[in-house]
Amino acid sequence: MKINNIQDIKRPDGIVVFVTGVTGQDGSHMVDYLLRDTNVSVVGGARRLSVENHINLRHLENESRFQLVNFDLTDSHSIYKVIEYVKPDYFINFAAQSFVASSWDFARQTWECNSTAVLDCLEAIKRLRPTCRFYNAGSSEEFGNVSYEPQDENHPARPRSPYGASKSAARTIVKVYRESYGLYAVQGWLFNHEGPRRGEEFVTRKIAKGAAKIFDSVVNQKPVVPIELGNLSALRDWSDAEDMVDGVWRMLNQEIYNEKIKNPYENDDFDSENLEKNRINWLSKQIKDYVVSSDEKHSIREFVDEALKICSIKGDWCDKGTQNEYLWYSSGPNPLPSNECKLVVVNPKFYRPAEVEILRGNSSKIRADLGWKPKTNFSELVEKMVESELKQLT
Ligand code: NDP
Ligand code: GDR
Repeated sequence: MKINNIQDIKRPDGIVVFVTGVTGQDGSHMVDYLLRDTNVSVVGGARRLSVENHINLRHLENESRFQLVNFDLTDSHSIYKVIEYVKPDYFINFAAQSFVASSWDFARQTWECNSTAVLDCLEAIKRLRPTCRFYNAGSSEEFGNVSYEPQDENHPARPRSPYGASKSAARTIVKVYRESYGLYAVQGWLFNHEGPRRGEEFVTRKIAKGAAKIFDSVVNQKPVVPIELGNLSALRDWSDAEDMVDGVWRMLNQEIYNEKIKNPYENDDFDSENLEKNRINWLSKQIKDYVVSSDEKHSIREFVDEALKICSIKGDWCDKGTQNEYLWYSSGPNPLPSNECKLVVVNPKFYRPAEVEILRGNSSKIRADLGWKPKTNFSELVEKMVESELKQLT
């Protein structure tokens, strides 16, 4: 897809939303959501790579309300140029080093991208375009070694990885800028969310892909390649990424969705002489960061069972809870061609130096205040992911 330099871009008329991380899962879904459900124009930021990775954007090739620009979040000049030339009304930051497991190997890069760069965004907005609303992608990983369940907005930050720590630091600085300068700056706590656009190293996509390959092997009588996984007992609160971007947009427009603050101009402190400044100041005191989640938890084993169920395959878990645990083929469309019937095995290389064992959210606040609710449940999500992998087999 055609990518422009920021200074060559023509700012569209009307409301403009700048979205980072558009080659990734959430960024691309956010663009689709905005183009489908609103009338804003969208500018997406993608970094230059030697080999282009625009697979999640291909369908936007001829979309007149969407433009793509070269953008690197870790280059502060890049951020300033976006604010200067694009003059966005909303800046939605999904770009990040988003893979928790890699954050131990690239701790500094994770910090630069997920924390320092967020400070750069806030500073650029404060200086050049203080009316621009800012969203930063916060995470349930900030809760980490959880002290109670389900986790709500009051749960303390107890991160377990450089990734979790970086998102926690970003949250703190977002709040500081909101309270110090009256910026409309928010950062949700989004629990895990998935879909066919998920990166292949994340566990759900890995399982969906592995299950489709196993199905192909069983049907076509080929040797089965078992899925190699790490901690099978981890519990996660999984949602559909498409539902989550709706929550993000609601967080960015709280006065529209939240009846209680629907009309900021009714506030007593309102000073008609300084309309926009007062509106932003007033809003910055009212707006909140929200948990967004399905409020259910499932183990990695359950995800595997559900994915294989879509393929009409059943297995039995053996040596549960040990490093030798495996899933043994018990039934499916065909008997297996060999005696080697393992569908899943544990490979300790996928263990993490410190694990987050349980995450389950309590999203009752965003449901009550902003009317958000998910459309897709756990089984539907797994089905959607496995069906997408099965289609790619043919
Ligand atoms: P992805 O890994 O799919 O996407 C990350 C995006 O960030 C990619 O487009 C990537 O570009 C881009 N990126 C990385 N570094 C830079 C950089 N230096 N400059 C510009 N772009 C960069 O992640 P998700 O879509 O799943 O997640 C989006 C955000 O939400 C992330 O911040 C993540 O940490 C957070 N989050 C995600 C959750 C989830 O379950 N998905 C839950 C909670 C928070 P490239 O394609 O070039 O690599
Ligand atoms: P997570 O997602 O770390 O929760 O971060 P991931 O899918 O990587 O792991 C989820 C859980 O599965 C366990 N696991 C494995 N994980 C991977 N990737 N590969 C394996 O083989 C494997 N086996 C078991 C993990 O140990 C973990 O417990 C995601 C990212 O999107 C973050 O950006 C986001 O902030 C959080 O979700 C909320």
